[in-house]
Amino acid sequence: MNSSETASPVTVIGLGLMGRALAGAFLKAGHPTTVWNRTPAKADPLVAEGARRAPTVDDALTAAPLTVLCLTDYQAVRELLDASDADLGRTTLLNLTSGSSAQAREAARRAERRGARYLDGAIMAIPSTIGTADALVLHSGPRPDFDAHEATLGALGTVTHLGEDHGLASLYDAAGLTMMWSVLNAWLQGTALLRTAGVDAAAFAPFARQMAAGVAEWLPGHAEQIDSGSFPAEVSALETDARAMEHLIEESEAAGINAELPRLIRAMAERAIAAGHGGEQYPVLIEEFAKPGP
Ligand code: FVH
Repeated sequence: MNSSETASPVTVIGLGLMGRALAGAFLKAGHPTTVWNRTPAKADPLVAEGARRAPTVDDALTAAPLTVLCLTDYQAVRELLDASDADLGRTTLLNLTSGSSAQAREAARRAERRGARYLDGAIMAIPSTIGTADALVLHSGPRPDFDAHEATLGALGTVTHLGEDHGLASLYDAAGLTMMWSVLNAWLQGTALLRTAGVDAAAFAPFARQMAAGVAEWLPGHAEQIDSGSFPAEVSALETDARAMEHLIEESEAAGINAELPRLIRAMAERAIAAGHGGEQYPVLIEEFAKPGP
């Protein structure tokens, strides 16, 4: 990283729980950092650490070659940009606000109509990890714009460019959150079941962690099957799995706990079996996930 990259100025607009962590990481990494927030007082601690307070949002949008937006939602981003007539031709907007891929693509179109270069992003981290390698920040949009600012963005954590489609970061975010909540729901189902037998959550957690880690090891091989479209039953056939799924439902019903998740698991498998895939391996279910449900 040469001296010009380490000294590259950056602006952060939106100093909520996440925005203030972003600005603090840039400051700590030695970047001249301009900050602006709708409620000005939230900028005070960062100004005390050496940040420059932008007097207006127009000033904030034109203060640095990289302007990071981190607001509540895309509506807030649109309101803020629409209320400004600043010349955006001298900055790259990086929007780290959560939203949908459609919102990201629309925001890119609107920004580019204003002459700005636009990157979209998704933060797969909590504020306290920003500035460490544990903070994964995903980006999508023109690769040259990402490359131009990668050194600065590296102050936030582990940064990745996913591709030119501005919607990719949001799609990865949705996919990642689907996995996160699905794993948590599965763990809660098992915890609820075992608690009926007097097993507390702390006793089950190490086993659950081992199961989650074991399943994670299967993903590369399963991905090869999906990408090749061939699902030979090397470990077990879907029909065998489906018989075990019955037990999940029976146990949950017998224990008097919620059985909706086991029923959904079985329903997806039954559809694939009805479509003739009973003798194939579990990833063949991708066909059921790839179409709208009933
Ligand atoms: N916090 C987290 O762990 C998650 C991690 C994953 C990514 N999310 C997303 O990051 C965006 C910001 O989240 P946040 O936690 O910082 O949210 P707040 O603390 O509520 O701060 C919101 C900021 O947005 C400003 N704001 C809201 N509406 C407007 C508007 N119309 N015009 C200008 N600014 C606006 C708000 O300003 P103020 O209320 O302080 O005046 C805050 O600065 C979000 O998309 C998460 O999903 C965080």
